[in-house]
Amino acid sequence: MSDAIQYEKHGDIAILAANNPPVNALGKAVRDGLLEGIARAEQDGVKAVLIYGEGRTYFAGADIKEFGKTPLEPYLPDVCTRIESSPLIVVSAMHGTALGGGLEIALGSHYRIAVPSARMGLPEVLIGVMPGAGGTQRLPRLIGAEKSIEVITSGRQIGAKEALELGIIDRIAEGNPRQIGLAYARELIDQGAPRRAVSEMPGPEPIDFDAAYEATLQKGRGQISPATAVRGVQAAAELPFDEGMKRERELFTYLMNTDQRAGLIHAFFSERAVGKLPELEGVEPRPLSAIGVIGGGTMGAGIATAALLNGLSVTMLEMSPEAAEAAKGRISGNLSGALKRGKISQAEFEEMTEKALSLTTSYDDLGQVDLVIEAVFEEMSVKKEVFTKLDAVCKPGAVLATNTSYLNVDEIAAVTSRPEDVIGLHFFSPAHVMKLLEVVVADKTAPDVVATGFALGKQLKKISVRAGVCDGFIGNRILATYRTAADHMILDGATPFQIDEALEEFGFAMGPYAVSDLAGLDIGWAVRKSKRAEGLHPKARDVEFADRLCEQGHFGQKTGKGYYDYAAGPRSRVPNPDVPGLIEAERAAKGITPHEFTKEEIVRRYMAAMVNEAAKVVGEGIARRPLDVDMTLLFGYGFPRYHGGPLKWADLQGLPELLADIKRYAEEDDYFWQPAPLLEQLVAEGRTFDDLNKEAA
Ligand code: 3H9
Repeated sequence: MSDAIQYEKHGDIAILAANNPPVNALGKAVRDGLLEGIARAEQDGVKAVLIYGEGRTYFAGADIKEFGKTPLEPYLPDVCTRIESSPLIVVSAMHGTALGGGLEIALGSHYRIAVPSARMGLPEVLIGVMPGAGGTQRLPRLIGAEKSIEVITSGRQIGAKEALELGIIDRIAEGNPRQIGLAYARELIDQGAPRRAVSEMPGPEPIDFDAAYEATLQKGRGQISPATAVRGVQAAAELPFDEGMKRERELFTYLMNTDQRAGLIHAFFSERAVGKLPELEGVEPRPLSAIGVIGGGTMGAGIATAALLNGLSVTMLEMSPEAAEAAKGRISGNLSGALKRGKISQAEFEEMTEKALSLTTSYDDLGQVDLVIEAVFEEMSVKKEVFTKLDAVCKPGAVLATNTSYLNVDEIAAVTSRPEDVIGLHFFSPAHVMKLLEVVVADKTAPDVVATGFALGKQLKKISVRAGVCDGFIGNRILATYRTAADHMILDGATPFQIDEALEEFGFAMGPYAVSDLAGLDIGWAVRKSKRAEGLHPKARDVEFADRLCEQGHFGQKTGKGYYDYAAGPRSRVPNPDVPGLIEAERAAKGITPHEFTKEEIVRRYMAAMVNEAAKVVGEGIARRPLDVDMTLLFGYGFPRYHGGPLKWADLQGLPELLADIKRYAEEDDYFWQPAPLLEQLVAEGRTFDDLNKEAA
């Protein structure tokens, strides 16, 4: 017998216990073990079989690590069919998370019982595939087509109580899965309960599947797996079971071979790998229970909110009692949002706002905090003043963090007597909502301070990415480059509206110009002014049309007008009719003859700029691995998850073709389009960014 399934004869019940830590994924050894176990149970003359998982969960799904490789027999749908067709009564007892192929094994069983805390679902669409072991055929027979579509296309996890109400499981019982499963099997045997096969039940009543398909496609914003899964459920209503299974297999195989599947699985594993750094192995983070936040504007209040929501106490320092009260107002506003959504109780709200949060105007009150984050004005002299004061008052070993989004953290650390305690913690606004945290490691930052940064990120439920020091770190540095590429396309003939449309079709929730309107055009204006004051490189193209909007007082959504007109509200943007004229005037002044851009060209140039800069960021060691860049763009910049991240996208497109494009663009502008040495090296060696991820693992 395969070790992954342990067989035990317990009177007239055979027990098949999965033992494939950490999540009992249904790899080949587990599938072999299940088939062998069922066959052996039938030979052993028992009356029932109990299937359950040892450790933290029932099967959490097919083994995703096998995806993209040649499928190995036995195939999971055949295992489910074999279980279901056994003449013995098969009971599945679930705990933890019965997901995907896991739930499909349970649906192939004749009876299903779960502990109250069990959760279950068919989340395959979230990793770019769809249920492929009968999930789209058996679930609709139990709960109907409409509900199945909702469950399968959302990929959501269903609690045991709801699963019982829906009819996915037969019973909930307290205890461990082995105990409750054995008791249930015993009861079924004693009652002479029949063997029950879901596949033998009638198919669901048909609904308007075309409408459901279209609606799901629309909602997916370019992601195809949820809509494809609708066709699987349709087959359950329209075809006999066996033919429905064949149709499910075809659809599943189609999705398995898509780039979206590769992108989503890359995102799944990278999300888990991003916080695992060799330099942190065996390094204990410093204790963390009380933090200080300096500056209670939108960013500081967001950071404080995230900390309070996740069990930390916060001392908020502001310049005056009035400013401190205003900060408290912002924090309470954020927390009342959490209260309204049922994320926290009234008692927790009061505890957070009245006890865990304290306000001060004196640095002395930061003397006992474990970590302090400043979120003050982005100006080096201001930051230096803050850190000099912190150095004087903070207890030894306290972590001193700056939330700067581009300033040099080494320079900030140098004003203290303890640069080893200084780190950058770059949050994204609103900090209690956005998932990304860049942990910026300066030259002298101590390893346990880096570990503390990651520990804080984990406690705040963020995706933390290690970044080195440079202008803009990982994310904002890459953003500055691809945003510039977009501006250049406008000078050369595209409109902001075409660019937004092309990138929204690519999968971004908002195009770059709509994002600028949301963020406020004054931010970019200030940056351009200071760059011009520093002196632009003689070959750098200056871009001025946005300045014209700002000069007229149009800063985007907050003033009701920017690239778009928001007269009818922030969600109903209409192109600002003055914008094309401003752009044409600039082209004319600069002697540029505009040309048309197709959507494909827009996406290609924008992405080429992103990938090229990302390759420089990795090549210079600012990001340790390509996947660190991918996760930064995914969680901080709205990059569509189903492309996996810019460097995964680049691998899927083909690096030689992308480099050839960059070189072609360089013929027009060899200052902006300087190929990244790392990209050239990978192409020369016939390797990919993902090869670098694997080497770093
Ligand atoms: C499917 O079933 C297709 C079928 O319909 C048809 C087939 C023909 N495979 O997330 P965690 C690893 S598609 C391989 O940190 P948690 C994970 O990488 C599948 N490995 O823990 C991590 O490894 P490491 C449908 C897996 O407690 C470790 O386990 N199922 C798999 O926060 C711990 O994971 C899904 O999509 C897997 N399936 O969350 C479920 N799952 O320690 C995907 C996890 O080396 N999984 N690992 O970093 C999850 O949603 C969460 O992992 C789960 C646990 C909720 C289970």
